[in-house]
Amino acid sequence: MMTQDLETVLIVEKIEKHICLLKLNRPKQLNALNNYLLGEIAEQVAKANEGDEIKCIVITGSNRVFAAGADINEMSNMDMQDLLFDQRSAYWQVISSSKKPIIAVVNGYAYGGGCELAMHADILIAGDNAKFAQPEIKLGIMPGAGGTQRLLHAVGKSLAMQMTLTGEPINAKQALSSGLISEICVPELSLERGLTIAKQITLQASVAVNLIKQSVNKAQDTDLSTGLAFERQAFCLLAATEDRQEGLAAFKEKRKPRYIGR
Ligand code: DAK
Repeated sequence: MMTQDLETVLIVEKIEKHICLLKLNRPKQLNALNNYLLGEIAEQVAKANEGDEIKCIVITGSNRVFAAGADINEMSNMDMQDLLFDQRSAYWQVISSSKKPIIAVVNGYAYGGGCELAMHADILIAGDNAKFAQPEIKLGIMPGAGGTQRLLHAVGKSLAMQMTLTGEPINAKQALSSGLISEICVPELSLERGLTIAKQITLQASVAVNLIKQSVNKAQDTDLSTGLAFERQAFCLLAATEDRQEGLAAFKEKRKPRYIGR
């Protein structure tokens, strides 16, 4: 076991029973995502997806840095063969297939794999000190965890090309105006804000939350008519849930709904 394995590289907290908070914690390496840290994130995301208790996952770093990318020291020892059969792809897959919504709270650097990790989230909010970049080109490589694909969907072709071909960062304001993130806060309040959004989600009917997440993501994977057909089916499926009856009844009775997740 390596020394880093003995450190708490990922701080895991359960907040108000239903939120799983994951804090990246390799401050000396600017939270660089080595295999061990990425594996820990994947393991916790997988755990959060077991059962009904966790309803939302929040991933964050410190107020100074979200994550400065893959660990360059670790990566530089890998050849083509290693990369082809790298376990990291499986870790990313676990994170991207999370059924539970993921919120990324980004302060400071979100570079390379850090930017890609943030883009695995369903909702991104950022501190006004946030900087997003895909700087791989500066190392003579390219993004390998969805950076060329998710960035295009998030910010459009021109900015995605500019960021990936120059490696230059964008700031929080540019990230907001281009659609990469949905809100900017002061860094000290960003986690609180992320947790507030998470709490709002945990109060909703969880089957509806799950189907909405799938349906919105479908739009990125498919053409409009297939996406609309998926949405329509999901919409009808919800008619079979007790929470739908409860939600509609609560509205008519002018009270708060009491959802059971069924
Ligand atoms: N890896 C390892 N160490 C890092 C690091 C990183 N990515 N980024 C920073 N550090 C370390 C620095 O080496 C330094 O360590 P010491 O010298 O103190 O020992 C410490 O963190 C502080 O960094 P700086 O002194 O550089 O701090 P500054 O504030 O001056 O600059 C910076 C911050 C973020 C601008 C700078 O550190 C920087 O440019 N870092 C590198 C960012 C970068 O290029 N990231 C992209 C990495 S490539 C894959 C999928 C995806 C990927 C790989 C594989 N597969 C599916 C197989 C992803 C690849 C990448 O992300």
